[in-house]
Amino acid sequence: MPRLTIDGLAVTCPDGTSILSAAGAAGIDIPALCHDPRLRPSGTCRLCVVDVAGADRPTAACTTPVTDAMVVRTATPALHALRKSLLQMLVGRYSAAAVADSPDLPLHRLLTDHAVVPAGTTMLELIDQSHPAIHVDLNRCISCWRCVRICDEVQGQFVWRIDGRGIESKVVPDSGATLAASSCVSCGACVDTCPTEALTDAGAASAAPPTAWTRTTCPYCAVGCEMSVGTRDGRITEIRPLFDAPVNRGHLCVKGRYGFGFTHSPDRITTPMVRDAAGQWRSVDWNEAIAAAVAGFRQVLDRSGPAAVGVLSSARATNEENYLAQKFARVALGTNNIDCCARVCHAPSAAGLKSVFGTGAATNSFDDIEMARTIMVCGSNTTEAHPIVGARIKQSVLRGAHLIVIDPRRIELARYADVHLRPRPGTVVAVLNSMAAVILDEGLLAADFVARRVDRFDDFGAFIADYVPERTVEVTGLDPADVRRAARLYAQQGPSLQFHGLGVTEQVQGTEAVMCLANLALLTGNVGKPGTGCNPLRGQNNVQGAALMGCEPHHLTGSVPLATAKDHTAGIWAAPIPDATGLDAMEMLDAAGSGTVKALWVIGWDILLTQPQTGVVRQALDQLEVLVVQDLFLNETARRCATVFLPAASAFEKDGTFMNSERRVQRVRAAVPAPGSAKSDAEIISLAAAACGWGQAFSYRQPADIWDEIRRVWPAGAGMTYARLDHPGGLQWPCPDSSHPGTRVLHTDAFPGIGARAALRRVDYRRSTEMNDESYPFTLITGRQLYAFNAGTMTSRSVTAALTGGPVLDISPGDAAALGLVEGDPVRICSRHGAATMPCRLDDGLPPATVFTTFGCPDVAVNALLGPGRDPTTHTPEYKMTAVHLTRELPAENARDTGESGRTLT
Ligand SMILES: Nc1nc2c(c(=O)[nH]1)N[C@H]1C(S)=C(S)[C@@H](COP(=O)(O)OP(=O)(O)OC[C@H]3O[C@@H](n4cnc5c(=O)[nH]c(N)nc54)[C@H](O)[C@@H]3O)O[C@H]1N2
Ligand SMILES: Nc1nc2c(c(=O)[nH]1)N[C@H]1C(S)=C(S)[C@@H](COP(=O)(O)OP(=O)(O)OC[C@H]3O[C@@H](n4cnc5c(=O)[nH]c(N)nc54)[C@H](O)[C@@H]3O)O[C@H]1N2
Ligand code: SF4
Ligand code: SF4
Ligand SMILES: [Mo]
Repeated sequence: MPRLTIDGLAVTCPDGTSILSAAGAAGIDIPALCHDPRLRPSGTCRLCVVDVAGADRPTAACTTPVTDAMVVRTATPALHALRKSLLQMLVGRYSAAAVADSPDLPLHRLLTDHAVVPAGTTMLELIDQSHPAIHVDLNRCISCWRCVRICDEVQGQFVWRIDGRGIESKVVPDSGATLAASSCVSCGACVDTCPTEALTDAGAASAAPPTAWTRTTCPYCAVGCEMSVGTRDGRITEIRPLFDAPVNRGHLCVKGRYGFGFTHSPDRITTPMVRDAAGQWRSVDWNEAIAAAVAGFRQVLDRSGPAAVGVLSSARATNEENYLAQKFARVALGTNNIDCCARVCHAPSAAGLKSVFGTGAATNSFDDIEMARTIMVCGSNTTEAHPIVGARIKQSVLRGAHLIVIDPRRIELARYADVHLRPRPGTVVAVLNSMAAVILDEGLLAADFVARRVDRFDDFGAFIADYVPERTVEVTGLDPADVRRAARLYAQQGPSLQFHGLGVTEQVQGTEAVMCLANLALLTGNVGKPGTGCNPLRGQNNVQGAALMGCEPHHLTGSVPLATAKDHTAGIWAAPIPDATGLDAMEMLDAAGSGTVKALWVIGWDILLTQPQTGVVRQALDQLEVLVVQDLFLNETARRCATVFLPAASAFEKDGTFMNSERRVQRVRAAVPAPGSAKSDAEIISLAAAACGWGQAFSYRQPADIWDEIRRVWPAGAGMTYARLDHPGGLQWPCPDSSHPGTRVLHTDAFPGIGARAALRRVDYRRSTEMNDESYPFTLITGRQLYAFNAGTMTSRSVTAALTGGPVLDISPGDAAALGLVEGDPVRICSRHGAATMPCRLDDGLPPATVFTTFGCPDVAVNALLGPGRDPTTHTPEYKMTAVHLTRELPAENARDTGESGRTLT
């Protein structure tokens, strides 16, 4: 390690450290304007010039690595003068008004310290206010190009470019015109790095700066980015990424960065409500609301027993709250009818991975992205649904990693892929089997690994030969040469890492398809090592946690089967746990439809809007005697069907923990108070339990107390105390004791509960019933877009709403032409189950006969189109495949349309 002297101070630092970082670590501040630790040093502004003994000229500290015995001086009169002249050049065109507006900006303090007074005037043509979230004022640009570099090097979007030369150069978005018209994905990274106020959050100029910052975890998706929430007078004013967050490393996506406005939306429900006999909501106090909810449940329990009630818990709420929800169902209501949104999402990942590897969670971590030589992304639109992971994948590929994308649509990552396989929807099993067949056919398997860690190889080999890609063309529609290329890359260019999404799981063979992914990892030795593994990209912020906490009918906390864990858990609870088999969410709704389930308690899950078969769900909910909804907003389920509404605090208003996609438990901290009398889900559940006579078993002073009970119930989490979780990045389970560092890579030596060897699975491809025929020649895929999140309750009430756009049906230009459609034409979509109408958008990234739309807009009930198809193991719905028929909607029909099934939820 080099030892050097900086301004007379002895400093030791690792090889390769720049003088700038070494000085920073020693507490010596060298002015630097083009520097950002997230970026490769560029030496553009040269303000960090220092004297190095023996050198004939001042050197840029950011680009010069330290050497042993180096003697550095950072502040001399000559350097001061040099910096002054550099500053004068940098602010040549800079607006004079800017310094007066915000004198504390580091650049402005530097100008004042160096007695530099900019003389530029504000030119209106340099201001761009087109973007809803980002304000551009190039009068304040000093040409440090940090925006250009961060957009390239972190987000991978390449939006900004430098136009012109020398003093005349300026940044322009790739549209050549406004930022709104560019390919910007609104991550805000360029704003975050800009050292002047050339790029600011829109509205920042009018908002006073925050008076407090709270570290917490993003409330949206299961990437689990850590963020700093700026608040003033009890309101969130801005959100910034955190540099020391291992997941997002100083980056956020648009939802984390700009999606907080919902918190203070005027239509947040702030008092409990009950619906009167005339169907009108009446605001009541908490006592009355809880009493009404519990009395309704009591009546059903007395009359029909615990099989007639159920709880659907929220994958948006904390671990502590989900733990309480299942304890409430089991203890206070006496039923195992408890489930969460994992059911409709990645339950097949959990089931498939658990059955093959013994643990139903991601085998590896996001940090493995940078270690993998090949990344395979199957059925995941990563850059839209998990943008921070998507950005990390892009950067890895730009540095030379290989990428395989399997998706019928040409998603953004496909542009970076070595191989993009575009199979017919619903044929994942055949595709993955074909890759496995190639691996055997061409002798690409990891023989050593297979010998040590894999079972049933011979059996599998005999079976898989039938799936060589030349034989599956009819099913998959893929060129066998492409399948062979993908298989070779995955097998030979390891370590190879898989990510998969809902294109795999929300199919009738969801669980089996996950097993096929596991087969590929086993055959090629890509499990149990850094840079490898099978990694579901889980959905909501805490869906991994909600299920693991026990919000599943057949499992208790830790995903342990009910029968195995019952006595242990009941002992800690000092309360009985029922034996009767519980129903999952799909079965509960079926049972509501047939009248056997009569009361449901739904926490943070808009089932009416997001479950398939909207009409069937509506009918089932209408038949319930009691429907309690606990949410931030009167979502569609609440608005149309609930009998009691309990207003919940949002993630910005409570303490607890979330668990991300890579088994990482991180702290959630209250940044603002809950509005009105809204309460955290934990408080609400505790009140309800107390009203059921179980107050003692649900009396906790704070979330940490609940977590301590969870650690007793769940051995793999025992080592994760709040004190330890308070550190950046929290901890990844398994973490069995307080000295355990947490686990990044699973299955290094053995598969839990299975042994050293995991068995290959023989899975045959089965056709879905959603097959095309003459009447239904198109396949509809439903999925996500960047700017809207699921039911949209949060993104539609934030700045993100302005970026979302209404629902559209994406269709290939060829199909559109054949149907006589031009962009924007309304299209009538009919499936075997329902109908809907929306405008079309031409998208050449779609294959023929395939259309795509999002869900979550209450005005168009897309889910009325979906059918009853389910994965038989987990009952996860077949959201990804519906046979439809399309017609251009004539204006005259439009008028008659409103009452029909697809148009509205009624
Ligand atoms: N911006 C945003 N982010 C989100 C969400 C959101 O609503 N908005 N929701 C969150 C949630 S809950 C979840 S679960 C995740 C979901 O994240 P993803 O799994 O990425 O979501 P989807 O867009 O539903 O589906 C992924 C891809 O599967 C492809 N696909 C469809 N059929 C097939 C097929 O047969 N084979 C293959 N190989 N691919 C297929 C689709 O074309 C689509 O690109 O995102 C989370 N993040
Ligand atoms: N067509 C189609 N439909 C789909 C899918 C698809 O791909 N295609 N994907 C499915 C998938 S994967 C999922 S996960 C579901 C998602 O469907 P939902 O779970 O219904 O959607 P979310 O928007 O995630 O949020 C649910 C509710 O939680 C509330 N909420 C947020 N935070 C809190 C909190 O802290 N406490 C409480 N009590 N409430 C809170 C929100 O206001 C919202 O009403 O949709 C499914 N539906
Ligand atoms: S907001 Fe993000 S994507 Fe848009 S220009 Fe800035 S860095 Fe690039
Ligand atoms: S990637 Fe997910 S967790 Fe990260 S900021 Fe975006 S929505 Fe939040
Ligand atoms: Mo999901």
